Amino acid sequence: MTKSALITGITGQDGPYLAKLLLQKGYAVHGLIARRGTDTLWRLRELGIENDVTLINGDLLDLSSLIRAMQLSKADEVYNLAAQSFVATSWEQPILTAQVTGTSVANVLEAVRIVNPQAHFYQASTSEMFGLIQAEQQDETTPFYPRSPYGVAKLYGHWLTINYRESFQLHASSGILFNHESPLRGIEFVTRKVTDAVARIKQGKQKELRLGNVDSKRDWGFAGDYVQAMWLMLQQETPDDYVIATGRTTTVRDMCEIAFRHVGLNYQDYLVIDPKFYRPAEVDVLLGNPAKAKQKLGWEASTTLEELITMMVDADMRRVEKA
Ligand code: NAP
Ligand code: F7E
Repeated sequence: MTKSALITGITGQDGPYLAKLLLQKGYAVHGLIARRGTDTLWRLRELGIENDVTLINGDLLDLSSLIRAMQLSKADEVYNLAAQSFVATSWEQPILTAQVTGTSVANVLEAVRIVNPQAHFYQASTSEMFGLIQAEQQDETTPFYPRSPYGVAKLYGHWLTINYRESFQLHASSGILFNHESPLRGIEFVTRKVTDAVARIKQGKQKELRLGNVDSKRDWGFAGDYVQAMWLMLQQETPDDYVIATGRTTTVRDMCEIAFRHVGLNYQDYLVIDPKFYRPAEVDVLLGNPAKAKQKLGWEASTTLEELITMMVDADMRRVEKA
């Protein structure tokens, strides 16, 4: 029998990669779509699956729309990827972030519990919950210390997922995913901001790149690898929480160096530090330990940072050329 999946956040970075994976596995894929922007479907189009998924109008803030989406999709698996996910914005819109990224998780879990409590549920948790890190390498046992309204909101969703698992025996799992990027990454995030700038500078359409804290370190992986871990979590007999990471951390500065070098440029000739991009509180370093995911899910990252960044630069070179 064909399995059915419902993805919230299908128009974001991860949604289309996950949708494509599920389509390849023979699922009927449904996506919740808030229809606020002008060209919200560009990522689904880039992966060539725009016409292969069923879109259902709805918003995380509206429980009735989520109940309707559960009924229409008859979902066996629900992936809750929707969020206000940009950390910097979370200081400018802390209450919206609390509602969309935090308490809305209760809406999705309630819709699952009310319509189909047998459905398997995935919550998009984040390494931002570790924030001011309490261990050099973070795993599932590391205490949380969020450093932004986004991190605080995600912590609510994370614990509520665990609570619904324990209270109602839902098959609810949380993936504590470290930063993952791709050519479909939003332009406001640092990797894509850099790869887009590299393409524009190389093609004479931009003169400099203005960044904030280039000393912060991130454990960056490829989104295409990370959606496989989401699916694997929901195929397990028992629900659980998993850290998904590469186990390598790199400064923003070194990531810039990789990106510029790929087109034969030196980042030092173009980088301008602009305090406008500093954050009120920073997460200085993140480094995940994905040992549990490897042992229990058989998952490990298969794309290096160099492969990821060059893939993104190449995609942006093509986009800038066409524009
Ligand atoms: P993203 O590109 O920012 O996508 C967010 C998605 O949520 C978009 O489809 C957006 O729709 C949707 N959305 C926002 N507000 C909504 C609302 N009120 N109702 C319904 N949909 C709404 O995020 P991503 O990078 O794909 O990440 C997926 C999830 O993983 C997010 O929850 C993120 O917080 C989490 N996460 C991401 C990373 C990472 O490094 N990428 C790491 C850990 C965890 P519009 O397009 O219409 O705005
Ligand atoms: O920043 C520094 C910035 O915005 C990375 C989200 O997907 O991953 C993401 O959150 C680092 C930070 O990602 C600029 O200060 C310097 O230290 O790409 P980012 P993030 O904040 O790590 C986590 C896991 C999530 O869950 C989130 O949803 O780069 N940085 N200069 C800059 N960052 C940006 N965006 N722009 C700059 O100009």
